[in-house]
Amino acid sequence: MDKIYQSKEEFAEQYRQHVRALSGKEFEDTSDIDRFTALAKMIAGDSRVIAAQTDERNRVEGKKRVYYFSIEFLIGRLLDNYLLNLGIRDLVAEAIADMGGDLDVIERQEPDPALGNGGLGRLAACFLDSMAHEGIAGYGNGMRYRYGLFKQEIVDGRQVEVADEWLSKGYPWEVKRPDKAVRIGFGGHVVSRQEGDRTIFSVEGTQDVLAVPYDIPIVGYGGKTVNKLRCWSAEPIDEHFDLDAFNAGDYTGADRDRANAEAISAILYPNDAGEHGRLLRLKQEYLFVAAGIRTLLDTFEREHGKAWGELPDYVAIHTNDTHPAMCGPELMRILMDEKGLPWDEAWDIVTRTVSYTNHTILPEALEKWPISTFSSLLPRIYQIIDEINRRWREGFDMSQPESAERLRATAVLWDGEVRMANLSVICSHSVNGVAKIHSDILKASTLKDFAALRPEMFNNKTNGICHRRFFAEANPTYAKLVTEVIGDGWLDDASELEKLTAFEGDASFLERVGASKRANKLRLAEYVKRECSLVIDPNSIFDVQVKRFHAYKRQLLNIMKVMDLYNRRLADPNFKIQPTTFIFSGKAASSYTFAKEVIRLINGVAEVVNNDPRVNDIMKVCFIPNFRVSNAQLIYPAAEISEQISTAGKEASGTSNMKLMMNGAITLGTMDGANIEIVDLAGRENEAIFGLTTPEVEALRASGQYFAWDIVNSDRARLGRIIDQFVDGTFAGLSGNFESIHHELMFNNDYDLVLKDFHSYVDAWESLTSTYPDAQDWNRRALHNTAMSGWFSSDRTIREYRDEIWHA
Ligand code: OAK
Repeated sequence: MDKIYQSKEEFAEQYRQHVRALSGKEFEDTSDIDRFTALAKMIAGDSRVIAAQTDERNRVEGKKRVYYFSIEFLIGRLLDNYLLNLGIRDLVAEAIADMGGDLDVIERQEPDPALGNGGLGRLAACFLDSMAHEGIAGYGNGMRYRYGLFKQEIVDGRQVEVADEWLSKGYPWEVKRPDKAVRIGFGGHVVSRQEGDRTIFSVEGTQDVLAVPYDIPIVGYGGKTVNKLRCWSAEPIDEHFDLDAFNAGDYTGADRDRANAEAISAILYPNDAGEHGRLLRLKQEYLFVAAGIRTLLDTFEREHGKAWGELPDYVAIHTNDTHPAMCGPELMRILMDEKGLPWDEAWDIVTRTVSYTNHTILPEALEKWPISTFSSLLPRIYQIIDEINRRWREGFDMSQPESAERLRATAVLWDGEVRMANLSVICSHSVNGVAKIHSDILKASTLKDFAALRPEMFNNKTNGICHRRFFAEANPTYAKLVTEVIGDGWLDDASELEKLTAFEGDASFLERVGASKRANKLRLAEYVKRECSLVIDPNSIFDVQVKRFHAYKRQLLNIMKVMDLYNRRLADPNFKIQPTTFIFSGKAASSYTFAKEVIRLINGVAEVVNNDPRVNDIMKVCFIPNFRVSNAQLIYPAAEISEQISTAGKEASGTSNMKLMMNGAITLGTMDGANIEIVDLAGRENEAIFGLTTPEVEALRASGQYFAWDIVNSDRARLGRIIDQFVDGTFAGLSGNFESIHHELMFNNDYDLVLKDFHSYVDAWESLTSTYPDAQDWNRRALHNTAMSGWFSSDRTIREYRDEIWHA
């Protein structure tokens, strides 16, 4: 790899200059934040030089450009990642050490931008890294929220949300590009005029805002390709500061335009799959779509002139879930209203350019907007959607018995609502799910009517993770060991990890695998001590469930297992439990009461268990507050059991399952999402699988014969006791009982089948943990999981998107 610095001396000299220019001080006299800012600005500058070369190469080669539209990019800290990708991490660390500094300390100054909620946003960030690694001309197009996802604090066991001011100390990676700002119109009314035989539409009386881009360089591993992530911020069109109002003491009124415009990009809606936003959210969706489409068309026109028919040859527009669903209609609008193309030509271009990924089958998560809201905010876009819908219906073959039902299921406008998933499908040439089972469910149920009409457009792209970030960078001790025996080719090509299988019988290597896990557990234990004032035992098993809180992910099932083990141990001191630390982390949407109650329950149980001398040498419960990319990178490497326990059929894919597998944790999971592919790759004997399968869940629900009370009554001793404990004060010390959880299980008949899977889950846990004392075999399984995890690199996923969807 060509390096941008040939020696540590060369780097140090440049770095000193940057520090001086930025702070006016010598390196030795600067604060850690100054040191970070100078280093990040310097690397960002170097990256932009490579970006210009990349751009030029792409232009000369006439490369197809891929625009990845996503309302979230959960990028995490960049510095360490970029030093690794540029091949200068060690050189920089040594140089800084020579200067009397510490790279680790400097890296910890970096804000961790929470511009995403969870899986979908983090996937988008992994894809950016992999696109750059694969040399794809791939650009992220998203939102620059002033406040990212809230910071989570825990007070009396409850989640409390605090604003995330990630920009307060500046963000050295981004560059504002006011020259590339785009005017975006909301509201108004559609007018038309006749030009020859053409009717031309436009919108009058709009309220406009300016979408202003901020660009972040995306450095690919190998240092040859630097792409960019463009995030849009909303500003007023012109400074309309009302001096009279200000002088009269009306300070807010004086700057009202600015406040109204900026509100659009003020916050990331804290909604994961399943909850919906409001009008402002629709404005966000249109803002980043319209600004992104304008930008890509400008670039195309610069490079290819007005040959709009060639757009699908040079541009791919990928829509990450339905939030960018207006890409299709907006592109139609510009091609027709501004470029003068007739509908049919424009439509052909749109459908050959746009593709769509679905990320959830939860029916409540399928995005819909009231027509009244939509049409008054975006009248011309609505008109185009209405026409898309009309043509869809018109083209329908109504002669089949199932036609009426099929039309109802696939229409874009229905029951007074705009259905964004149907719009996304109809505007695309490709629809994919994110794991095999998920793609099958899309075809068989969620989108079955589309699949019956257009089977060829459906495909699967099993998710992946950036193995450089989540393994090489997060787990340097293990990564070093791996590199020692198989070389460092796996950084470039994760499938090389499979070479590790040759060491599964090597006792001394396995011992070193175990030692690296222990080092990671110690590192996490220190973090937990600092952050949670809790001492956890690195000799205990680290059993980890970290992800968003959602009923279907069943953190409740996990904590009920803890309650059960606790109860059984108290009832019988001879009951054997492998000493275990039960680690939870994750946020719940602010308005999701049930999920927040589960967080409170976990903390309630922790309070009792951790303070009970009868058990606290063998069990601890630990809730790590404010789960985010940076602490995730500490948690995954320390995990030994990966809890992936969703109700079968509900988790589209999951990606923490892949990150934990790669870091050598054994999956304790249901046959759901990508767990199924983990089992395919690593073998069922190397994981711990339990619970109902998807067909069994469906059959049970369809039978109408599931009765929560019967299950509880058949096991009064264990389940009955837990159910009672939700309301009898046992765990109420911090902030009261848990009536709503009791109610959900017993009176809502346990929708997520927690009680049904309870015994099989606890049995699987007991049987898995009983094998822990055989350290050599445990480490062998851990190593085997790592060895077989290379397929889950997002490099592989991106190559599939490139070859089978984007044709880039
Ligand atoms: C968020 C908002 C709307 C719809 C879906 C999501 C979402 O985050 N879904 C998650 O996407 C991940 C990436 O594909 C999957 O691994 C998760 O299973 C899925 O819940």
